[in-house]
Amino acid sequence: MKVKIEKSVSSKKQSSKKSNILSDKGKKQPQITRNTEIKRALCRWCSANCGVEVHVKNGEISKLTGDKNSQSRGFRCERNTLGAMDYHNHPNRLNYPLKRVGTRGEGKWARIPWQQAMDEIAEKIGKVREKYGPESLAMLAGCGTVRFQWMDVRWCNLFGTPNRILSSMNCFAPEGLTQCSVYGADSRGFLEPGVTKCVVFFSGNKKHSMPNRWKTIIESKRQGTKIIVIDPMFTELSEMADMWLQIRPGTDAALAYGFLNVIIQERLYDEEFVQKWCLGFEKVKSAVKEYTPEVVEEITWVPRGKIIEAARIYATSKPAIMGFMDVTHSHLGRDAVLQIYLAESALRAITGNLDVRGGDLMRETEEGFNFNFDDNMHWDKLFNHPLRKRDCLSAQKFPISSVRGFALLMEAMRKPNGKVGYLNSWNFTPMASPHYIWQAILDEKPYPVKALIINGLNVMCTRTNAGKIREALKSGNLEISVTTDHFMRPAAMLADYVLPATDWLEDVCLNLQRNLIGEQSVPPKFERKSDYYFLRELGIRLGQGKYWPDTIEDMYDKIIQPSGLSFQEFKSTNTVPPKIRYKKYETEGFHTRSGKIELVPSVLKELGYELWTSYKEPPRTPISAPELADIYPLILTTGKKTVTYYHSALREIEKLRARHPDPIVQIHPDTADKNGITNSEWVYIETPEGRIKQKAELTTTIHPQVVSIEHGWSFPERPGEDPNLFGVWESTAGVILPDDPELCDFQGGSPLRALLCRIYKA
Ligand SMILES: Nc1nc2c(c(=O)[nH]1)N[C@H]1C(S)=C(S)[C@@H](COP(=O)(O)OP(=O)(O)OC[C@H]3O[C@@H](n4cnc5c(=O)[nH]c(N)nc54)[C@H](O)[C@@H]3O)O[C@H]1N2
Ligand SMILES: Nc1nc2c(c(=O)[nH]1)N[C@H]1C(S)=C(S)[C@@H](COP(=O)(O)OP(=O)(O)OC[C@H]3O[C@@H](n4cnc5c(=O)[nH]c(N)nc54)[C@H](O)[C@@H]3O)O[C@H]1N2
Ligand code: SF4
Ligand SMILES: [Mo]
Repeated sequence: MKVKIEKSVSSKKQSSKKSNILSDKGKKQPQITRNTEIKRALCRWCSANCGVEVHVKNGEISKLTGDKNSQSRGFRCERNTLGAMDYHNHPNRLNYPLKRVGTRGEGKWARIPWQQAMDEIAEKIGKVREKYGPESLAMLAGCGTVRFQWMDVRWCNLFGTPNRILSSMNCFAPEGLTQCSVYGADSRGFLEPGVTKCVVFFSGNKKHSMPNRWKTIIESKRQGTKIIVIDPMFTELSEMADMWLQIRPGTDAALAYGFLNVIIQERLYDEEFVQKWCLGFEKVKSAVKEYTPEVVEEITWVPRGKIIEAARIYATSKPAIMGFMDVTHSHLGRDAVLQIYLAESALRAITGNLDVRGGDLMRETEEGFNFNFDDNMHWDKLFNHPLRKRDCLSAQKFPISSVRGFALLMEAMRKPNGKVGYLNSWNFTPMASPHYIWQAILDEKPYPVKALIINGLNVMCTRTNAGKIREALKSGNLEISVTTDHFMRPAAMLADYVLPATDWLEDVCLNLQRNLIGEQSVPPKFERKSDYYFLRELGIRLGQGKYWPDTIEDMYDKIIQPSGLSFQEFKSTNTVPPKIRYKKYETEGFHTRSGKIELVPSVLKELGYELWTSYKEPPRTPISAPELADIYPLILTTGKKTVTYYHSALREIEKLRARHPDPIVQIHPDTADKNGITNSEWVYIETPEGRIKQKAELTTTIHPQVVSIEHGWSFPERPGEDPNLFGVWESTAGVILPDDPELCDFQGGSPLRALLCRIYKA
């Protein structure tokens, strides 16, 4: 849908322009140079951040090629090869700041100048803060700003609000928080062909979700790495694996308990390491004692022989890694999620695979990567903000993501030099579970939320309970709501201001975790501005002036200052491989309170979490909710990534859409048959929350009792005006998923998998 402009307001210059914001013939175009230059950019359509060479001729992009000298070695997936230029030039891109002139959702907008937009927004937010306190502003920051999210968090810290939702909350925050609590760092498997001897993947979809690493997996396999895949579906990865464990969705914790049981019973763990470095081993031992392969087979559907064999392979093939970042068991309910991540952390620790070459590395943000991140986040401002009177909205229910809980964790992780060494703190910050934010808007309880900033998060497409989100965004209680994005999205239609962001060809980007730098290739088109510009302009108007240097490059200067280089100098070295240090604990201990690995983390205990209890079934399965299962007999999983799309984005790119035109529900042929469904038919998927439809793909790769739907769908070609909202009600997973706190995980993420549904022909 093209955005319709009613009239321009306040700016005479603007009002004489054409009413269609998408054409801008009168505008001075960027300076033309004669030479062809190659700029080295970073693709930002997933966290792989592949290097792209941008050929710029006479000021225009002539072509894109993979950057062979970057860490991605020239790789680009189809999203980039097919979609990048069309995305940059798309006629429906947001190009100018828009102000709502009709009622919310009516779709009437006026184009206004940036300065006016920032003045008005800042004034309204300032008044909200004055009247209701800084906690009355909630900030949502998503994958769109994934490389800049730390700046959103930083902005909130300076403003004084703990109420934010980051994309990590529905993604890797539960894993990261658990790892930080157990061993004082978040860890990632670094698969090194020829070095790593075994990988256990708790999700088999890597060909689609991590296409940039697919070649490494193949090469590693060729060099003898044993691959074990745990997935209810038979995927491309399952196909090449040495072992595929077809698990009942949501029971990964029981399986991990089973692995621990075998490894401990057979004394396959690293006794010396456990003795020297691990606290709480006896507690783990007694918790998993009853989870024999027989018991675990019954819970998980995985045959006992396979459980034993997989556990033995993992424990005896060293070094081994456990997944890359397998988020498939996030959001299966409070206890189940904590149990799985505690058990995975324990497996890494007791087998001695932590922080060894070719194993699971504890990630550093400080000296190892030459960055000074901690100081620049201004955590002290949030913790001691003079205006902040309250913790985040869901603090009591999910204490680890409260200000109190987060402060405890950070304190535990502080090194002798006073820095939090390993914490990628912007990812795991105080956050509010979404349900509480909508409630606080609608009922003003436990205290009101009156202002909302949505920065690069497509909230109605990627969160749950979309109906409630709409209600909240339309509520008269909400005094100001602002969105920044590249395209008009369903929630953006309900905003008061919509601001146009630059894309990765138009601004610089630093990947803090891997020392990757993306250059700005061309000046921003039209009036698109970087997310940095937005935060800075707003910050300056709200008293944060001294914290926001003039440009993002100046900000990066501050971050990389310990390297002794300026950002420009650092950039000229383009892509300095991060300094990897192994076994860091040998010199500095683990960054926990005790300096050891706390298999039973003291921070979580202090916050009241029950640890290493007997296996808890997720809240909505045929076992835990048998009555519901009588009506909804199938197990629902959502959000399997497809290589064509990045979450909710890119549906407007024709070349990509042609490859994947419709949302797909995968069903076993026997199940389809029983329900009178044939291939390629539209099918309703119904849960207690409602129904949506997707197109059936019958496949024997899925278990007959499991149904898998895609997430993030809307139809950008359809009308955007409320209640249409780009067809969000038709196929979007979040429409039929709950956000009930009782069903959320231990840090507040809503349930996305291991739910119940029924299906029938549409
Ligand atoms: N193309 C593309 N790539 C992406 C993204 C994208 O949107 N598009 N998003 C990126 C992001 S932000 C993330 S977090 C990663 C996620 O990457 P992955 O962790 O690989 O996640 P998914 O693709 O969601 O994994 C889905 C797999 O989990 C299986 N599964 C479902 N339920 C269960 C269960 O209960 N237990 C187990 N063991 N398996 C289960 C499904 O059958 C499916 O094969 O992908 C990243 N890569
Ligand atoms: N049902 C279900 N839901 C899921 C999942 C699932 O498996 N199942 N997966 C979850 C996971 S792992 C994740 S990480 C989340 C992701 O959820 P989101 O964070 O909402 O991710 P996207 O859908 O990519 O939305 C990003 C938005 O930012 C915009 N954008 C892109 N680049 C920029 C930019 O530079 N600046 C600005 N301002 N905007 C930009 C895009 O146009 C898009 O509207 O989804 C979660 N939601
Ligand atoms: S979208 Fe594709 S090209 Fe871009 S960073 Fe991700 S894997 Fe690389
Ligand atoms: Mo994610």
